[in-house]
Amino acid sequence: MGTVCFARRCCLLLALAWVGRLAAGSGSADVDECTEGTDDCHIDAICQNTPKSYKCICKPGYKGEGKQCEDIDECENDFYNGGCVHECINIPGNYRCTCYDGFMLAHDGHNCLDVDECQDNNGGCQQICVNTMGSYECQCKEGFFLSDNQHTCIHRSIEGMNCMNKDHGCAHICRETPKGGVACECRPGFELAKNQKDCKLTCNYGNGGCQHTCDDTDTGPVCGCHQKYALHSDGRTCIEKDEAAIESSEYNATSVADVDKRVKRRLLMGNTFLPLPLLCSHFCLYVCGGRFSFGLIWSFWFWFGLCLAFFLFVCLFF
Ligand SMILES: [Ca+2]
Ligand SMILES: [Ca+2]
Repeated sequence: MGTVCFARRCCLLLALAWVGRLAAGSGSADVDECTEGTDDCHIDAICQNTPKSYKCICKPGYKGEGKQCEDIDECENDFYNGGCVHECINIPGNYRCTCYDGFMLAHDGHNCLDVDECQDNNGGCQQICVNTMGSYECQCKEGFFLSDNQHTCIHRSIEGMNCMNKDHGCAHICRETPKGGVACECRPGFELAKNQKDCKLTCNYGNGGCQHTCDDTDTGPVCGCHQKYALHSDGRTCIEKDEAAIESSEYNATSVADVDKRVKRRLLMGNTFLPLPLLCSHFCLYVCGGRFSFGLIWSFWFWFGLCLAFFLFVCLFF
């Protein structure tokens, strides 16, 4: 009995010594390459120590496998524009949005809001200041007209065959010609109208009165909005719309022209476009789906198949 106990104690001691050796051996193997600076992570990567090794992870705003990291150009996609409604500026590891003159960046760092110039010193106007989207204008009280500097007002009682004459009729700037008459001019960003007196607004002044995008047309500036926003009924302001509203408005449309526009837009979007065959079949359903109600089941499949083949051919080869 005593011999057996002695043998058991010996075995237990030997086992404990073996486990201890293993533990000591494994504990001394790991070296923290990150704190010792012996890692080869890129300067724009974060080094993370792991048992017996380490990992390199590119910092936020950079892409790569860690040994090499490069800046992500958030402004690259012209359509999304980094989510900026006016201008997007790419910077290393980040990006920032800026706004056109007459606008200021909103708290979300992406939207642009009109600056109310009239709040500060009445916009420099001598009499009346009227704030507009992206700009402002001075006006004069009854009996006065606006001078060429567009800020001070001149009393109408000053008469004469020149620009001081109250009836010169120029909307913006009156110039006296060498022949003794008057010629009207417009402030920068405006065009002289056909009557040679009025001035038409263009996108070059105060962004054409548009909050987001502006396009010059024959009838004047036409406003548009960044993709996350919808145009307000005032035709100038942009209001946020949620994703659900965007989707429902996309699928409620019925005209072929609208579908065509959306197909083009989705193709431009890069990251989010549908696979081409799926896109074509969607297009086909819009165009040919209506025929279902006019015939038997087989005639629907006949027309659907014919259209699908046609649009697949068009989409794949053009
Ligand atoms: Ca960047
Ligand atoms: Ca303004």
